[in-house]
Amino acid sequence: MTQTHPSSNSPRLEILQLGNPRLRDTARAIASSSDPALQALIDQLLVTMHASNGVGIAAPQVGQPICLVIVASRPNPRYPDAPEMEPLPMLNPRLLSHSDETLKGWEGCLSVPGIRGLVPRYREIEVEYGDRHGNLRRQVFTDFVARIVQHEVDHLKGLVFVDRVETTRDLITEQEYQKLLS
Ligand code: K1U
Ligand code: ZN
Repeated sequence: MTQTHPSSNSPRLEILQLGNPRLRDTARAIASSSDPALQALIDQLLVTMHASNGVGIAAPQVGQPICLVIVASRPNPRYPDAPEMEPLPMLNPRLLSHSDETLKGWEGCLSVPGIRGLVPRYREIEVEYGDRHGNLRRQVFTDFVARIVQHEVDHLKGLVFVDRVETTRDLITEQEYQKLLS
């Protein structure tokens, strides 16, 4: 049978929901990228993110408190100009610098279903991270992709987007969000 993705035999994992105290833990650094368990977890995160229609996911969201995130931008109704990218696993991501400019934009979270929030984020960031093979990379991200990276890195610190809104009036239901798009 033809596989649409190399990881499609991996199981989909349960995503922790807001209120689960494990979502608030600080993640620990990854020591070795060659650990087969780490490679298996990356594949499981890819399957879980795709199955949940996400544009990103962080290991703590599936109860694994390690510094691993995946970023996978694609164009969508709110961000039609967002780039379509191959999912990017990032090990031990570290923010090196950021623009002075921040932008407020709508976010969702797989751990907070049914709620959207207007969140201020840096428009441009430079990040150091390891790729899935452990090669150290430095990369600049802008706009929607920078937003996803910052959202995912927050998960490594036990932070969720609802912690970042300027006022709770910037939190709305999915139903009201859909009205904004039409
Ligand atoms: O970490 C996560 O919970 C994944 C989250 C990432 C994210 C979405 C929007 C802005 C910043 C970060 C999601 O993918 S939630 C799914 C979703 O609501 C969405 C999907 C495509 C475009 C926009 C939102
Ligand atoms: Zn999230």
